[in-house]
Amino acid sequence: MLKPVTTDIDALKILDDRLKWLSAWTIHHANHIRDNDDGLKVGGHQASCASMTAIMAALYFHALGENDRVAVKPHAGPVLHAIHYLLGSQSLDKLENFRGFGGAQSYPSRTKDKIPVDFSTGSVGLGVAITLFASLVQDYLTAHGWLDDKDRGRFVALIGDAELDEGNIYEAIIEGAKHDVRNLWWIIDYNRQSLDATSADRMFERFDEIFKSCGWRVVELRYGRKLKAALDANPKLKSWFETLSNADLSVLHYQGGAAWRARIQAELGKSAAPFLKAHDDEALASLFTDLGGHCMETLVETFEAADDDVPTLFIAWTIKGHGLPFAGHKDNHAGLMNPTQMTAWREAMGVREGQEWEPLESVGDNARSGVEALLERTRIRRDKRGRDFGSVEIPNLPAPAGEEQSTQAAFGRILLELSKAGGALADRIVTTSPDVTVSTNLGAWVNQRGLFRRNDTPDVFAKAKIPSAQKWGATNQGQHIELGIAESNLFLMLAAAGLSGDLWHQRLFPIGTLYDPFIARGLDSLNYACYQDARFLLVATPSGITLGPEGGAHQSINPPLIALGQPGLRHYEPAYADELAAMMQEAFRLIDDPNGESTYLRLSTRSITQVERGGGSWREGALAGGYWLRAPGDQAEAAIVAMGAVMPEALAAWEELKEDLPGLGLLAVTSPDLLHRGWTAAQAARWKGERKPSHIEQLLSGLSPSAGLVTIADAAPASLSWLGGVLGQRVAPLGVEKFGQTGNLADLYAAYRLDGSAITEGVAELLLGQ
Ligand SMILES: Cc1ncc(C[n+]2csc(CCOP(=O)(O)OP(=O)(O)O)c2C)c(N)n1
Ligand SMILES: [Mg+2]
Repeated sequence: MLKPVTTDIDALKILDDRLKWLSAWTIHHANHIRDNDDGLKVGGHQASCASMTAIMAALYFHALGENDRVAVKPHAGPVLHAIHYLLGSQSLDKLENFRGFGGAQSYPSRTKDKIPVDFSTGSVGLGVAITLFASLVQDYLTAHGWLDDKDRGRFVALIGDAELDEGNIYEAIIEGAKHDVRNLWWIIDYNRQSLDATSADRMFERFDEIFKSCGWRVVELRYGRKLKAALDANPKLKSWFETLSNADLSVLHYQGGAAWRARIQAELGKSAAPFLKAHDDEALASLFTDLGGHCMETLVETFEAADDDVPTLFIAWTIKGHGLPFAGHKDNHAGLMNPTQMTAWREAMGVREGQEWEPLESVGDNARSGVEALLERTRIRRDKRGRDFGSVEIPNLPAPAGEEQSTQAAFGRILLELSKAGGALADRIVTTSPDVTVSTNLGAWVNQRGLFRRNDTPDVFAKAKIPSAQKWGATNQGQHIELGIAESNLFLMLAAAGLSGDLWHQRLFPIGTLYDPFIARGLDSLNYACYQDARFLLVATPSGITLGPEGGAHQSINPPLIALGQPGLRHYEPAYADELAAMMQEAFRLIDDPNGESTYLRLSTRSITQVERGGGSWREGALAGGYWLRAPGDQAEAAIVAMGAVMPEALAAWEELKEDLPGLGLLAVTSPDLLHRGWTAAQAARWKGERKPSHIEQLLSGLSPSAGLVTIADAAPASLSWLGGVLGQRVAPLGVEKFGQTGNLADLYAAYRLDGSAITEGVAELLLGQ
């Protein structure tokens, strides 16, 4: 890491003021000046921004190196835009259109913002934790020889104090401790206010212990220089100050100098008289707002002192809305200065009317050259990186041989074969799992490629010569990152590894495995990973009531519906091993493709008889979302539509019914998600005059318009029942609507109506009801 350049404190203070002005003005402009046709509240967080401008000035214009990456507290987004505006990398029109269509986004967005955003934020807590996993990925890349020391950086999270209530932060630091993570700076904007009110006092006394026990250094920036000197000279005043509650402090900050005086007089009496005499009200207000997070000298000194790779938590005391009329008010989270307040504040800030957007407005001639020089020296990236990090050749993935196979077993075998064959793709795959490596069938891959740890850890069982199918020693060349059981961490790990191309220009192919029902446990983190266009392959197995004896707590029902509504994630649900091989190959291609996406494979432990293929045409259909496993007759009146593990029941029913219902088709759906997307995209295209039917329209158009469809999946029936809406055909939907339970397949399929007789009944109902 580069040593910080010599700083110019005065210039940094000016930049702090500039950030405070520009962020508040950007929000004001969007709310009070720009036309508002629909009357919707625009919003923005002037107080949350003002709380952090000094911290961000000290960081961006001084402490950060060019490889350092930052997750900015969501509601300080306008400060980040202001920083880039000062650096020339954000344009005026984006700021004028803040929170408008095509304008700067409310919360920093990697994909939607013009400026380089290292990590998107918005859902509090997740932006914090992803920095930890990014640091782990950086160590992984270094250990594998793909990242030079000169390209390494530090990962910084700017955190609202109330964010610390999010449990995912603690899950992350526990995992981080196991992996000995480093190069992390987490900076808490400790303004002691959340959204609703002031935050509870008691917990903050504990946070440092929690972090310390996870191996972190904790540095508190409580006082600015002035305030520290004053309190050191008045020990009584100091102990009084330190007993003030969060709410008391906020009230006093809001009320200002006269209130401080009255309170001190009342509570410290005569002993405080000399101190009070020496300070008028204005001086008192200014003194007590000199908290560590607003004092440039303190910030710069503290950041410079932490010049090693120890993960560090900085607790920077601040005032929410510092310098604004509603500083400290408990209701100020979404508070906006009204036009009168803004005018007064503009004048106080030395900004001339009409010059509000001038980047260095109010900077005096003497100071200007110093400020400009500092901006020039700033080392952070000003431009977005392109996705030009080369591509990795994706080899053909053959389907594993075997008449009877489950998709879960086939997944393990495909990876094993890929590992044995070697090559760039195999080397760039990194697998990860929250303590279900063995039970999701990653074991053989891990035996081949090894566990990853920065520092070697021996396989103690192997050393003791105790037989085990699973090797469990770790080295820095391993390719599997084992996580504890915390599914949110899995998704953040996938998010960080899935951004490796964007963050380090080194492509990784991350594969994460977990049990299908536990996707829900980490769902917001999964959504977060997709939101910033991280690329990975998620393999969820086992799934559905097909899991039989494992019972209802492990039998997933609704993940296909989750996937149907999740942008950036393609759901595939194969029935057969050859479909799976094609889907994995496609998933790897999509990871590398600039216009690609992540893939979710929903797999099963049920071993089923594989089908004979009469050619390769099924493949294209399977990758597009479905294909006719048994082609329907022209204008057929009925079809069975099945997905995944229940395909044997669908095939058996088809065999049984085909005599009575000549022309009956069997449609194998491999991705309701893709079919639905294609359907709506074709509709949208028709409005533009393009008349290409979607894949599902083509598939269903061979049937009679009045045909009936019996849909069946080991999942919520709504996953497939919507297919009736495509051409207006009627549907009898079969699927799982109640929690599962233990049992063998025959009993469960009969009880939950996933068997042949349910299909036959469905067909009968449709045909009789005609
Ligand atoms: C997961 C999630 N829950 C709720 C919110 C709504 N929300 C936005 S900011 C905020 C409080 C933030 O307080 P703090 O982190 O202390 O930030 P400050 O504005 O005080 O700097 C809340 C509850 C959110 N963005 N994300
Ligand atoms: Mg706060």
